[in-house]
Amino acid sequence: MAQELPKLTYPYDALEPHIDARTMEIHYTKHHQAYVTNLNAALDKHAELHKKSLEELLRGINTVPDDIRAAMRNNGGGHHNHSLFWTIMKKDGGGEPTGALADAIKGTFGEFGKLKETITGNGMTRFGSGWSWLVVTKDKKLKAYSTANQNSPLMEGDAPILGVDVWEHAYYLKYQNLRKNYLDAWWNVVNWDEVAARFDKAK
Ligand code: MN3
Repeated sequence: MAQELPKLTYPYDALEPHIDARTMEIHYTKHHQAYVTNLNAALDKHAELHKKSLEELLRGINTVPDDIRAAMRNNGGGHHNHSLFWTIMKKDGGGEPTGALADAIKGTFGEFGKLKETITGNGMTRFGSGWSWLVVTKDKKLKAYSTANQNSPLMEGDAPILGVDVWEHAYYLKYQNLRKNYLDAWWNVVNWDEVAARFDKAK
């Protein structure tokens, strides 16, 4: 079964003014679509892999055949990362998480502001293109780190629950080179209900 671009559950302008409609449209219909198209082209070379889930393929990246491993890393990672990204944002998002996730954040980072600082800082110091993540590790702990390019935390055995795209294509039209302004604005669209649901599942 071929991989498909997931449906966006909100219109392109839903995240305005923090993320502009034109960036959303290009990011979703061009960039994400390209990862899906290129992933399918790679999988077609080893048709039996179409039977595996994307998560399985990324967790097992080291057992993916040599001739498509780089394509899987870049395009499989790109597809999974963006599929997560769209769902953890929403119109009128932001604020702070509650419940078990809030408690876990306090336990690991001390306070919510420190988590924001860490995720933003990791996004700022990621040289070039990549992602800044909050993950649940194999031993069920929260951890924040960044990855290069389209590498997924699944490749490290971790479960991503929140991630912010720091590729220039995610912000350049509105923010140009000002990655920090984009990251600061991005916190206003985070869908904490979805992040909490992913946290519960990963635990
Ligand atoms: Mn992107």
